[in-house]
Amino acid sequence: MSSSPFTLYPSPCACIFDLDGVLVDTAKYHYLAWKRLAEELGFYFSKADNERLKGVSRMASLDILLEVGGITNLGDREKSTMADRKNAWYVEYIAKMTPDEILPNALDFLHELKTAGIKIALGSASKNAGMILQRVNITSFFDAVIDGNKITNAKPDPEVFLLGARELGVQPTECIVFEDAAAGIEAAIRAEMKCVGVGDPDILRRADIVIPGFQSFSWDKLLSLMKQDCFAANVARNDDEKQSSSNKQINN
Ligand code: B16
Ligand code: MG
Repeated sequence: MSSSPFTLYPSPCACIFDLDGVLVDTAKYHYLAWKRLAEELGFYFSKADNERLKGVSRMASLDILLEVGGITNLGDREKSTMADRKNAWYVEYIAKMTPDEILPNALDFLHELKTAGIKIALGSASKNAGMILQRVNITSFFDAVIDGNKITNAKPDPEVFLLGARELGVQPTECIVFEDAAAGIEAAIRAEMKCVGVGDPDILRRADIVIPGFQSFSWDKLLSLMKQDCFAANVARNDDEKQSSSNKQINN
């Protein structure tokens, strides 16, 4: 079998971005709002606990929070009211976001993709994604926006990314996903897309490659990495699930 990904996949022509943790850091605002809810309920919610919420839907996040607080037997209505309270606080925070909060070099990378004629979609679990894109002034980069309002199945289900490919009018195999959460990497794999993990290689070990962020990263660099077979892991993954993550980390 040839090891070149270009013999196995069509050339990539679309990028699908997760939002929180990839283009902006809204996890800190989620944390402030969830912590406030926990305090009202009488327990402390730590930053370490908050890590478990990344990429997870709002209601699933609430279930994790309640589990941390040892709170059981709440009805759907009560849970829904709590989630609404948390979201109201969260929206207060993100309403104040500015373009300065775009993560380093992410804007340059989006510009570069546009110039190269690469289609761009958002694939986020957040129901507030549209507002965040507007606040940081990057809505116009996106040819399709798939967010928590458009999907019924949360990551690791591939729905969000498959819908992104469909709205862009491309095949899933032509897409590269950028994701910071393990559930999102899994969703990309199930969608048969290539995936770039953004963050910790130990958490994102199933990604084809992992980058710490977009600093010193570029579309040309990505294409070059693909030619160097970094993305062959996408094929090898099924053969060798135990492949070390360390050899996939790209230090930009
Ligand atoms: P909302 P992403 C996710 O965004 C966050 O990572 C996750 O912490 C949050 O619970 C989820 O959105 C839902 O957000 O409450 O605004 O609908 O990483 O998928 O862009
Ligand atoms: Mg994320």
